[in-house]
Amino acid sequence: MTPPIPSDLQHRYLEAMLQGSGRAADRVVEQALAQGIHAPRIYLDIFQPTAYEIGRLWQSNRIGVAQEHLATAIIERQMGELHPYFRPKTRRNRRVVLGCAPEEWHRVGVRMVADFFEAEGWEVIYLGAAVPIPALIDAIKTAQPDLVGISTSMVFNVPHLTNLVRSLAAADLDGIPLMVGGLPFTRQPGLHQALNIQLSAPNAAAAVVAANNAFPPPARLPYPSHSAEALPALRAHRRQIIDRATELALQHPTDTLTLGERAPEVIRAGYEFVTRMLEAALAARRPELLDEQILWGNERQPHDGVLPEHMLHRFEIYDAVLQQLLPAEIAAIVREYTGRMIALQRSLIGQE
Ligand code: B12
Repeated sequence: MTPPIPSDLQHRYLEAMLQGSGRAADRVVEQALAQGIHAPRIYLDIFQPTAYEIGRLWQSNRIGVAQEHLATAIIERQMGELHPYFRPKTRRNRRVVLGCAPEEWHRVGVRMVADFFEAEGWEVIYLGAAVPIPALIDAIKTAQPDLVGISTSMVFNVPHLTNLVRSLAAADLDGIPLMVGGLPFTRQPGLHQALNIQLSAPNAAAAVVAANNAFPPPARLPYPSHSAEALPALRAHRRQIIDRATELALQHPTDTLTLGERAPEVIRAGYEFVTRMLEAALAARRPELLDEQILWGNERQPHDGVLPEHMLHRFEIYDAVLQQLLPAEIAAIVREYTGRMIALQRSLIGQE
């Protein structure tokens, strides 16, 4: 995350909230982003302390319930707007179900936790406020998550967690670890252990760290079966591969429409780039090196007029050309790499 937020932004944000001005609050967020402050910092260093301060002012009767409601509504709206910044950079192949304990209406904190998990590549099923235990159990049975995270801000809702622990055991779901958080747990570290709950964390950033530590990435798959000739063979056919793939891709005018006259140049550059990526991955014997590049390629899509669907199509063409032009033994090795690229691209556009 970026360094802590300058305190004037925090003051101006609180001021905006006290005036009930969503627009003024938007300006603070826009300014923070323009200063290079990342969205997770805005959550933890602007939204969270402001919500706490609003609570303190409400508790001491200096502001009314309506002002608190308005501030919360603005924060929730802005969280929705910042959600794209929490797009995952890698995928972790882990799933978490998150929600609030029964009768617990404070949902902003657990929604923050949800966004942090998402950014870390977890698949998140966020159920929001006041989830009845039977509904939660159903959701867990359906989602089969690696982890369940429950929030409670009110001490009077803590007993629901004891019921939940019991219900999970009764439903044979006690193999799935439970993580809890919210004010009672921040104020009383160790409370979760007293309730027989495995994990707890004081804020959204700590929650994902604890979860990632509890679930280290799966052991690496064995290296693909290589022959030492794969890389030199790819290099030897480089020109031919790029020429042929470019030629084939240009035969799909709907894919190249957005590129106009630049199509041949952009497509060739794309294939040059993919080939260099593939060479690097083959040299390292790590297909997973391609993942980062593909994610990056998808993120920069809007800027060069190449849509993710077109990328997929071009990968498929590239794969077919490699299979055609490379000797069979080498083509089989390279397929372990191109197959992964295509699968990842399919999953990114929801075509799994
Ligand atoms: C907004 C608000 C409400 C809204 C909530 C609306 C919504 N959409 O969420 C409404 C109006 C519903 C509400 C109701 C009540 N509230 Co209220 N509310 C607040 C307020 C001002 C902000 C809450 C918030 O958004 N915090 C910001 C988030 C980001 O912080 P957080 O929840 O702590 O979350 C972080 C960590 O705790 C942790 N975390 C949270 N969940 C989880 C889960 C997991 C798994 C993990 C690992 C970590 C984790 O990570 C989060 C992100 O970093 C707080 C003030 C405060 N100090 O929080 C009072 C506050 C919590 N409310 C309070 C009270 C008293 C009530 C009511 C009883 C009032 C009433 N008389 O009706 C009711 C109870 C309702 C209920 N049964 O739940 C008191 C509680 C006092 C106490 N000692 O317990 C507080 C502290 C205000 C105060 N200072 O007096 N409230």
